[in-house]
This record gives sequence, structure tokens and C-alpha cells, in this order.
Amino acid sequence: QKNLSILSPDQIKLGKMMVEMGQTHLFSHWSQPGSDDDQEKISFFDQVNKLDTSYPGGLASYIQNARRLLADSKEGKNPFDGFTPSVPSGEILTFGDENFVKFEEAGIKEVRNAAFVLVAGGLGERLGYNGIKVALPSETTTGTCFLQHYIESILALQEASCRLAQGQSEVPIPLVIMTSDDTNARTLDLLESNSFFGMKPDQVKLLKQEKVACLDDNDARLAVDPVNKYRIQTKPHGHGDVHSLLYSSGLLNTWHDAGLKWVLFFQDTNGLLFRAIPSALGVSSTKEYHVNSLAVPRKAKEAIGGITKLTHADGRTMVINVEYNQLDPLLRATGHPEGDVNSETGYSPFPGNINQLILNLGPYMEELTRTQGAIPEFVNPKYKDSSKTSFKSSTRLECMMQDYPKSLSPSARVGFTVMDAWLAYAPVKNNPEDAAKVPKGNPYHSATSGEMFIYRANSLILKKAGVKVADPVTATFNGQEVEVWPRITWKPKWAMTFAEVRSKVSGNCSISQNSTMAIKGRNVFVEDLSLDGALIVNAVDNAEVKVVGPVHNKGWLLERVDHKDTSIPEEIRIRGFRFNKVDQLELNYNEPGKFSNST
Ligand code: UGB
Repeated sequence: QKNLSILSPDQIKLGKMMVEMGQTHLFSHWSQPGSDDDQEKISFFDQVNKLDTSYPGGLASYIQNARRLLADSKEGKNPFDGFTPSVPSGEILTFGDENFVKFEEAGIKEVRNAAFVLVAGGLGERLGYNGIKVALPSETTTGTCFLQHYIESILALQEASCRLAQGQSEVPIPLVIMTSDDTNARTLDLLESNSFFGMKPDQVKLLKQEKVACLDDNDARLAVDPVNKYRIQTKPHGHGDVHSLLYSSGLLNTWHDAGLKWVLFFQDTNGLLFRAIPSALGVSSTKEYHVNSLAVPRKAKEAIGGITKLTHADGRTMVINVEYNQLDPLLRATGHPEGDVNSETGYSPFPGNINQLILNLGPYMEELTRTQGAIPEFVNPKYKDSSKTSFKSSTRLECMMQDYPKSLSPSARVGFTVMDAWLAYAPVKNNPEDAAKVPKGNPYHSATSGEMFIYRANSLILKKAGVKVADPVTATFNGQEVEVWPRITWKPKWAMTFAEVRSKVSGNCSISQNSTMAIKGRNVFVEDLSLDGALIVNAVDNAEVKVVGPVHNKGWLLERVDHKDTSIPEEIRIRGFRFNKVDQLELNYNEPGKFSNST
């Protein structure tokens, strides 16, 4: 009681709410007022205020939701009770065919009406990398980090969309990055020290997610921080926070007023995701989807969620991601004793969610106004024993951004688009040791496979455009057997769509297996090139450059490195290889004009 004298009326109100919500234990160890701890007590209420304002409905709602979910968990209630899973039908695209090209064109037209949202608040515990994941090189031929690649891709889309909408000026496409206390300062620093990678600084907005209170028991008593008895212990709430943050930031209204129509969500380390954006956005706009989730064929038990149609006994249906650890038990419990297994295609019949969502802004705003941005949560306590009365360690509520459609009415147009996995998905999530343990045939999701998949995709795209690209060889790096294709990369501004790639290569081109090629200019035209070695082309935007062959040199050699060798920088050794740049042809065009390397 005496402690109240040092508090403001708002803090006293918060204190009363905490007492009413059964949280008196948080104060039981407080010292008498007038002691040295008074400032800590005020800071405690600052923390409570933050926890209260950053959760939809406030801390009292959080505690109530926690009690309900913890009771369900204790009872062993199945979140899918009454639902039967089946394989949903969606748009299946094949790279490079007429349909794909048509959707890409529709997507490029539409992208000027889009905003992009990158969820990058996770530290990537599975990867174990010491820095932020968006600062990792997506590939080491050019060393371009994920964030630079993403920003350059958005800028290239912006420019391509403007070109299509002839006569209209270029509109800056907004980018929001959701960060957390773990990633915010380093993300801002990466942007600022690189001049925002070419974006206007006010085109990029950082929204920081807050952690949520930890729970000590089934009554949702909040956990005292083990380090500071005047703090509540907190943990991350998950990527689902992105919806409430967007809602409370007011950005959705700003975008709506500016005439935008689409919000595209994506994750921190997928070097291929922008290969899928134009066509997927084309699908969203053509089919007028309210929600479009991108998916790829998924190996049974692969650690990515499965897109599933759930039909309730009462007739309700929804198409939703079911996380990989829930899909197998759900199938077994509903008449599929074999669980999640590959079909005769070699893949699970349930497409894999790559957590790239395209939402139609109007219906999205309506829904968030109704829910205040809150989306369904879950809790995953680790119980001490089967009585389920106490936890091994504190737990918390969590939420996932792909659960957004769960609360939508059945009339919402929810669809998904399946892309070739080689085209659209190359995540970097697993550390070398865990990746080496992935069952043979399943993707490693490591820095090694992430980079090699980029070369594979670029090689296959050029092949489809008529270039003779040599077949890959197999090699093992950090205990992972991968296909090694020629190391081909290009800047997003060179080509964002298949039509653009086709317009930039012509004649009789070939690239040998041990070649490296990096195209870093917009108007670079590759004609009758026969490449056996390394070729780097740098050109300013208004230089039109024709690159012709033959180009033969000793090239860049791939050298194996061990991930345990700490003398090598972490971002290199987690791949298990590096380049020995023995020889190369580097072409530099720094002035406007027309050029060819043959003259
Ligand atoms: N993230 C945040 O921004 N905040 C958080 O609190 C947590 C994460 P993970 P996950 O790629 O295929 C997802 O950890 O959650 C960001 C889907 O659920 O890499 O295990 C984080 O920075 C799964 O269905 O992935 O699995 C990162 O950018 C499947 O689709 C993103 O959220 C899988 O991704 C994802 O976090 C996938």
C-alpha cells in the first residue's frame, strides 16, 4: 500500500488491474518504500504500461487469453477438433509457360499499387549466426546481402511497373521492416551505413515488435524476470505481430488513401522469393484474391507448414497453413494412418507454405478494424509431468502471420499459388550441423543450399531462355551434398521477369560448368556469348552494353572450407565453400553510351 505514494495515477490504475487479474505475486517481494529500489518500481510500471499498450486489448486480455489457451492445452484439446483435412486446389504455375508469362505481366502492372512488408524480428536461433540474418550475403559471387537484394528488387519492380504504365511517373513502393529489440538497431545501422541501398530513406519504415509477458503456471501468473525482480520476464510473440503493428501504425490508412491495393509479406532469408512475386501478384489481381499464400511442392515431413483445406463437421471450411509438427498427427487422427507421406509424385500432396502472403488491402483493413490486428494465438508449454500442473520453464502466447485467414468469414476469397520450388524457395534457416542431419532428398535450408539454389535457379532460367548452360556436378560442403551449377547472378534491375530475361539474351550462348557470371548493369545484352571462366559486367544505367563471346579464362575456383574453422569469417564458413578468384574478365562501363566488348 505504501508503495503507491511514489506512483502516478495511471500507474496506480495499472497496479489495480494487475491485482484484479491475479498478479499480486509480482509485488510480494517488493522492498519498503523509501529504499534504493524506488526507481526500479517506477520502471516496473513503465514495463507494464508497454506490455499493456502493445497488445491488442491490453494486458488484461493477454492474461485472459492465456488462461483460456492454457486450460485447452491442459485438457489436451485438439485445435483442429471437428475438422477434416484435405488437399486444397489452387493455382499451379509452371515457370516460363504462356500462363506464367501472362501472370508476370499482370503482376508488374499491379506492383505500383503494392506495399512490401518484411518480417525480420527473428534472431534465427536455428541458424546460430551472430549477426542479423538480413545482413548475410545471399550469395558470395557478388556478396550482396539479403536486405540489399530485397531493396534492389523492389526498386526494379517499381521501375518496371512505371515502364509498363507509360506516361505515368515512378511511384515509390513503400517497404516496412518489422524488427524486434534483437534486430532493430542493427537493421537501422545496416540501412543507414549503406544509404538505404538506393531507396529514399522515407520509403522505408521500421516497426519494432515488443515481446510478451512469460507465464509461470496454468493460472497465467506472469513470470518474474530471473535477473531483475522488478521486471516481468518476456519472450518473442512471433511473426504474427506484424498485423497488429501495421494496424496500430496507421500505415494501412495512409496506403489506402494513396490508392494502394496490395500488401506483400515476406521473410528474412529467401534469396529467390522475388522470382515468384510478379506472377503471384498477377494471380492475386486476376483472381481478385483477398489472401494469396505462396507455396512450393513440399517433401513429406519437411520442416515447412502445409497448406491444407480444413472442413468442419458443421460445414465451415478454410484453406490454411498447418505447421509441419501438427500436420502429421492431424492426418493420423482423421483416417490417414500413414500420416504425412509422399505421394507418387515424390512430394507430400499438401503444398509447402513459404510464408509469402499477398493480401488485398481493402478487405485486410476491414478485418483488422474488426479484430484490432489480433490474430489467433497458441501456447506450447513444456510440462514437468503428465499431470500438466506445472511447467519446466516459463511459457508465453505465440502467433504466426499466416494464421491471419483463420478469423475470416467463409465468403473471403482465400487462395494459394504453387510455384516450382527451384524458382521460389531457398531459405537459410539451419546451421551446418543440423543441416547435415536432414534426411537425404529433403532440402537442407542452410547457407550452403541457399546459395547453391540461387545459382541453380538462375542457370535454369537462362536455359529456358535458350542459353546452353552446362549440367551441374555434385559436391559436398559442410556435410551436405548439393548440385553445383555455374555461378550465375544478375542485379534485379537487369531482369525481374522471364520476358525481361528473354529480351536480354540472344543468339547462340553457352556457359560451362566451372563458370562464374555476374551482370551488374541494367542495359546489358548478352549475345552469342561462349563463357568458360569468370565474367563480371559493371555498367551504369544509361550505358547500353552488348556482351559477346568467346570469353575464356581460368575463372574462379570453388574451395572447400570447414564451418568449424574460426579463422574464416562466419558468413563464409557457414556455407562450407569460398571462391579463389584466380582469373576473370571484368568489363566496366561508367559513362552513358552504346558499347560492345568486341570493339
Ligand atoms: N520473425 C519475426 O519477425 N518475429 C518473430 O517473433 C519471429 C520470427 P522463422 P518459422 O520459411 O518456410 C515459418 O523462425 O516461424 C520472422 C512458417 O511458420 O524463420 O519456423 C523471422 O525474422 C512455416 O510455416 O520461421 O517458420 C523470419 O523472417 C514455414 O513457412 C520469419 O519471421 C517457414 O517459415 C520466419 O521465422 C518457411
